[in-house]
Amino acid sequence: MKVTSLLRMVAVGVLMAAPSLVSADVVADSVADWSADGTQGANGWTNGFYDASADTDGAYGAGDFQAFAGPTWVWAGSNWDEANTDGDNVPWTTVAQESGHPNGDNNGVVHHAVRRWESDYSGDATVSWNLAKQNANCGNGTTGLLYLNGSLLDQFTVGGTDATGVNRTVDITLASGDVLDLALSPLGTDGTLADGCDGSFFGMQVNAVPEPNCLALLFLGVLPVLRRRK
Ligand SMILES: [Ca+2]
Ligand SMILES: [Ca+2]
Ligand SMILES: [Ca+2]
Repeated sequence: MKVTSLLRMVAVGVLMAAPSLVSADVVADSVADWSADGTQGANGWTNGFYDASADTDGAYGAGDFQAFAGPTWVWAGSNWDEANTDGDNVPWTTVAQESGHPNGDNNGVVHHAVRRWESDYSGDATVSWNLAKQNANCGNGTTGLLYLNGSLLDQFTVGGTDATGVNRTVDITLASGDVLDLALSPLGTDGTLADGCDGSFFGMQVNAVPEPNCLALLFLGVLPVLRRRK
């Protein structure tokens, strides 16, 4: 067999194997998994908030997450929001498919808007999360905070006019039942907790990391063949 034919066969084999070996499997995606009718817990996702003002120890923990539920909170057709019986829109706390809004100390209590995903996956994974201003006209910016079982993994603050924002990736190991929380805080680049113009895009995707021995076996199997044909 000619070397070129052999290489072609190897290339085809690698391409056929690639989707399962190289492309990480998406195990959670806050956009794709979004429940169009606001079902809490659908696909492992629950929408809620963190009342930082009411937290006696001042540090976020997994038990500080509060799921949105009636009568205080309502499914408003495309987002969870305050029932707003008094008509003042305060607190501004809300979570939608791709965006949300925290509440700042200029409007009373400090709320972080939070997306929670409970893992049904065990193993190595990467979490890719994004934050950008939706209302990029004004304000001091917002902060995204990523937690695993209440422990901070990563955080980033975007400025008030930053419509581009950031995409960040964190390596983790998950066990079934672990919870990942992505919180949207009113904290701005000036270090204050005002919420003016704080509407922001925030989301996350969890990808399973392929078993390293699968890739190793593939290359170990291919290398000796290539060497022999040189
Ligand atoms: Ca706490
Ligand atoms: Ca209100
Ligand atoms: Ca802010």
